[in-house]
Amino acid sequence: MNVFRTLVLLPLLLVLPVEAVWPLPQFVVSSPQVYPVSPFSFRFQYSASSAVWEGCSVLDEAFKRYSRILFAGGAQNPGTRPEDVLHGAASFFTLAVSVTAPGCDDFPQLDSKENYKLSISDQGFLLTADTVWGALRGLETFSQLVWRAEDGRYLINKTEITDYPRFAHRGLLLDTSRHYLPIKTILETLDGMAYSKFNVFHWHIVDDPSFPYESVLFPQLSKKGSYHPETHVYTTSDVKTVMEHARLRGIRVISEFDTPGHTQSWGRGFPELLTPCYNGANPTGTYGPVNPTLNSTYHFMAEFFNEVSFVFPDFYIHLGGDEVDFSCWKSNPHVREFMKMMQFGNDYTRLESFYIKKLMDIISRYGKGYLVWQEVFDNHVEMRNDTVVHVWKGDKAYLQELAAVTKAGYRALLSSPWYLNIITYGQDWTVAYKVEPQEFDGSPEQKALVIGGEACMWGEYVDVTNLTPRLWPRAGAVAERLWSNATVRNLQDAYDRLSDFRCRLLRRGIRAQPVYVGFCDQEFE
Ligand code: CP6
Repeated sequence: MNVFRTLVLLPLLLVLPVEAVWPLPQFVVSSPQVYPVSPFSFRFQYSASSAVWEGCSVLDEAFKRYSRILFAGGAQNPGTRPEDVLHGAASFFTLAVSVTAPGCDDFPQLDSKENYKLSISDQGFLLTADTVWGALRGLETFSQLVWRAEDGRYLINKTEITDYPRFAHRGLLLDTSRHYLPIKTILETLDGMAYSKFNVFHWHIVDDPSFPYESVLFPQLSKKGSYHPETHVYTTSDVKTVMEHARLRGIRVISEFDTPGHTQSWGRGFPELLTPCYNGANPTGTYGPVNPTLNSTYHFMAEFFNEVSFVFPDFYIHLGGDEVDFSCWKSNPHVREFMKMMQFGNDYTRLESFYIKKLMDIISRYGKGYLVWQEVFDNHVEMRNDTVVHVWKGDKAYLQELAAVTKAGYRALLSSPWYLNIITYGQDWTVAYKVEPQEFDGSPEQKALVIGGEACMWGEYVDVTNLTPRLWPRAGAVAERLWSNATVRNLQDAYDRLSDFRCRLLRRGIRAQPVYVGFCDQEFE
């Protein structure tokens, strides 16, 4: 396997001018021979053998997008003179796309197949995939293979690619509570995600500072809890716009409504949801986490999450469960009484677990699954087998956590080493890139339970002014680690391709920051 990989990778690494693909496909064989791709006559086409046809929204729209992208400038490849141009038949003016499984109107899921094959040869240009989601990944790769010669012609090398993701869950978290992010910015981020083959948008939509989600059942939440009830909210229609933009790019949207901690903003519309903090016998007027001792709390959560489970169609909902501060619970005499009644002793993690367990049961009744931050697992909450435990705590301890979570038979997601909101001087993408999510002590079965990871962009110091350059191309390092083969780790090669990818992002209108010293053919003014 390893020997074979090395052999098939060599042509890509050594026989440039092939355009660099990011993230690197699993298998690439390419040749210096090139075919012309004419902006005037090239088009995408459903193959006669395809199970999906015109009218398939996902591919119809993708064909339009990539037709625009293909010939918008395009990478110049200086120093390469295409002497070996093959002039083929009319078939060279189309990319024939063939999908095996019918279905265009669904949402992508955790178990959706994303594999594809791309063949650029004398027989023509052919993209085959099991599903439309795989076809989307193949179209992205195709668009990255087309390059521009000095004389202005668009060319593509003779190439055979077999590709599929290493991990099924390749996510990016945006935090729209610390700062409101305009819909346009979220859509642009989804575009960048599609370019780097991310497939999950984790929408950390509310948190302590603000509640921008406009609930149909409880409009008071955003009326009181958002930064501004008209300009700084996400309406049902905004959410639908995000959802469809994501779907058309094969990206799942997983919402997170983090409880019982990180809920200060919920309390502005519904103070009775939160725990009143005490100083001795007197309420201080401040509030702590969600009040887990009241039946009314669970009635509210049942209604609220019923709405959420309809608005966000993905099977999974992220329930949060991180960083619960016990001091307010400890200060409240009613909570202490409840602890005694429940025989929890002095162990407030048992109270936290009591709350989360009840919330998880509510979600199960709606036929949904859930993700939780690692604390929920650490506190020994009884969870469903299909629960995904999201590992976020720092340093090297995350490998032990992955080992423990998977040993218990749960699926795991990794984020600890991928906090893109943390920046340091220099090429810090290399730190994210070097991570190896399966490098812990455990059985092959355990390693298979690591379903992927997420890059996180927490919003304390990030808003519309700096999100895009902070995210790109750094998030690309995580995207390649999650898509490409585990053997793809060469930093020099990654540097060259990531620098290329950054220029590609600029050409496509995304203001990605530079990787290091250099220039792009087309830059922003
Ligand atoms: N908000 C929420 C946060 C963080 C978490 N949860 C966080 C913690 C540490 C760092 C960055 C972000 N801001 N709700 C932890 C999952 Cl360094």
